Amino acid sequence: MKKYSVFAIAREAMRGHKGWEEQWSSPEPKKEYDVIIVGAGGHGLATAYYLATVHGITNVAVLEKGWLGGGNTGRNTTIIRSNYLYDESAGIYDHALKLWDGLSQELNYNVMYSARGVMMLAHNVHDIQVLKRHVHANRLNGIDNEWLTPEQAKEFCPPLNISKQARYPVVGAALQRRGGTARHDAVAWGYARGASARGVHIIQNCEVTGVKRAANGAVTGVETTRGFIGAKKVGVVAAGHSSVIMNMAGVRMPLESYPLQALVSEPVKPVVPCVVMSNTVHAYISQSDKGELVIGAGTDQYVSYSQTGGLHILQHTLDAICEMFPIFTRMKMLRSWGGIVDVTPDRSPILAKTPVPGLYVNCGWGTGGFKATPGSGHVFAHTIARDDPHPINAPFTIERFRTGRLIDEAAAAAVAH
Ligand code: FAD
Ligand code: PYC
Repeated sequence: MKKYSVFAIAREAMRGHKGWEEQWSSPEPKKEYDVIIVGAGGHGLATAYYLATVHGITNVAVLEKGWLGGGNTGRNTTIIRSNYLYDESAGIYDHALKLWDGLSQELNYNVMYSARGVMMLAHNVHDIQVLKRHVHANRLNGIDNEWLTPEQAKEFCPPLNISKQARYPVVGAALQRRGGTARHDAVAWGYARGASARGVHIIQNCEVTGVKRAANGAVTGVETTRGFIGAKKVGVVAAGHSSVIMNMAGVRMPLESYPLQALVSEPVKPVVPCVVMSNTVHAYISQSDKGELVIGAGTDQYVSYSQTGGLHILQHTLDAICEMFPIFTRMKMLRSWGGIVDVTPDRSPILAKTPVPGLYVNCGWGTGGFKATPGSGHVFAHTIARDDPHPINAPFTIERFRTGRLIDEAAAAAVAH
């Protein structure tokens, strides 16, 4: 793999950019691999990358029914933060946040991680209590989070409306300065390039249609639209379709799949310097490097595999944005889209072994998994390689929905629920 550097750019500029290599290869599937990962989103690709780099397991295939990064990884609003409530969540989300810092260097690929700060607004006394509880819990876990007055919030984000006449006035905010955004496609592409260079096969347009098990119940491989592919270990990392694939192996998952939408405006000069989220009015906003306002909505209220979502959700979101930022009232929206998110009852993910020997699952990130991509891939690779969870993901089992040992992050995930 050729290293990307300023010298490489200069060299290629001199020869008409004819020497750039393919970023990842597109091999024909082999008959058998040591590990198959189902789903070439950020989490699946990161898992393959860390299997190769940390555990030396390179006989790996990542099977993707569409194109790499075309699922939620390429559809999300790229908000990164680790300000969740419980110790277990602090463990996994801050593990990821630490990996974001340095990921471009690790991958030799600019993922454009920008720690511009994530500010969560409070609009009433109850919001203040909930957000302050998160600030205190985070600080006990060594995670930065601080309380701002409305005036300090406006100083941090000048276009924010803090008028007391608003329907839901801003009465304070919690700010995580290390939070921010990254370029979603680049995360998938960077992990794909790094994994492919180490021998991982990334096979696009290859839909998994069945999971094969031996008489003793153990996994033997998967049926796909390109034929049977064998493996003694299969990791399912298929976001909104996780329960569909797990069902093929006879495992019923505690998941519901919902459409979640986002939209972007026409591009304008830099005006929103950070990420602003309001759980109460259900809206969040940041500005991309192209200048588009990146705006997100809540999920539809009914389960569905339709990637369109309801128009009223977008209208509701834009009402909220215009109230928080009257300056944007005359902006034009360019496009909107949806993704299918897999939501668990406690809004925390599942990264675990399953009752089927050789079958592992990484899912249930719901509306908030992009931020966790590096950490999730890192600990899931450990789980598959050692057939034993990493201490960081050990609490995120399927069994917790039977034992009741839930990790209830509904308030931390609230903006999109
Ligand atoms: P995906 O990227 O969806 O990858 C799963 C892959 O599996 C897909 O490419 C799919 O095609 C493939 N697949 C499915 N079935 C099969 C099959 N049978 N065979 C082969 N392949 C299959 N999170 C945040 O942290 N911050 C945010 O700001 C944020 N905003 C969001 C906004 C929207 C509109 C949406 C939809 C989500 C948002 N999320 C956010 C959530 C985040 O996008 C996801 O949690 C995360 O991207 C999941 O990554 P993944 O790699 O698991 O899934
Ligand atoms: O988890 O931070 C988040 C998020 C923002 C928008 C959607 N999810």
